[in-house]
Amino acid sequence: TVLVIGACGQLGLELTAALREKYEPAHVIAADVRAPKQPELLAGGPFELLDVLDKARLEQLIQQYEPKQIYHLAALLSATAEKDPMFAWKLNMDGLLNVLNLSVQYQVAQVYWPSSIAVFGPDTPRHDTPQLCIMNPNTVYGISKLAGEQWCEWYHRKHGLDVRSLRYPGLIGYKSLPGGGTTDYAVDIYHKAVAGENYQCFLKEDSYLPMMYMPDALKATLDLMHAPADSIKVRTSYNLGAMSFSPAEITASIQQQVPGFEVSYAPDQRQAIADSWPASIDDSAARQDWGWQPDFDLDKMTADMLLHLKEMQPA
Ligand code: VAH
Repeated sequence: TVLVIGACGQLGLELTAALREKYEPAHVIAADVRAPKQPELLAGGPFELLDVLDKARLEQLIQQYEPKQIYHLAALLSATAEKDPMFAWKLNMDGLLNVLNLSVQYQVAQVYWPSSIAVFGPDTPRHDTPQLCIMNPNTVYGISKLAGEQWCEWYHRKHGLDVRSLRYPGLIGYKSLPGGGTTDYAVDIYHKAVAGENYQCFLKEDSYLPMMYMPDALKATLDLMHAPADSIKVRTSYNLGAMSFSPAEITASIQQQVPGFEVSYAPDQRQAIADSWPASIDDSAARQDWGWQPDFDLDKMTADMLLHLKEMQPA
């Protein structure tokens, strides 16, 4: 079986669906701290309530389901974490350590844990950010992700745990509403365009950030987890890239299909977070080690997002 912790989140919803397509749905256990609003998560296979800070409850689920893989996705994202730093650190760090310790204790074959471009900071080279470079993250979320990466490497080196990780760029998908991410303007903007409304963007129009369409993120995650262990040379977390764009560029891409769609700009506290992150990522290590190759560019993503969001529009 496969256990997905944080299954109701932006990535968790989509990864649970992808895993249930790949494996027997009954073998993919979705777990989250609160019951899902999405019926398909309940209908598609087993759902369990789990607060990943409750180690005894996590242990009980591991004993009950004996998962071969655990995908641990539960965390507070960048903007939300800045508002509640001590809880963000606790959830992001103690949650990960509970998963790593129990995975060693119960010999879970593989663990997946997402990192982020948020591990980079203002001192990091901004263009084609290398796999190995100055990090100095200045957000709580980034600090917790950088520390988490070092813990993953330590558990691999000290206990032989096959834990793998990807530094996701901003992820954009149509199945889940945006969470507390700084890149989530790029999800919101499509919803507004399909609803026939204009959009007020909380970043400046030239805020150029690394981004990825959800199908590419799912492909990368499953490809990484199915690659032979000896091909995984990076045990902190792999840089992963697909495209980079600014609010102005995604607006232009949408306007080609939604003429008259207008965007205004009102940068808020998330601008400082975006300014501390890279503009583009060098993901050559992922391409060399396990054959990473993205499928979606901006216009292809826009076409697919608008198509699916229009289908989901209330009749
Ligand atoms: C966030 N979407 O904005 C997440 C991600 C790189 C951005 O980590 O916090």
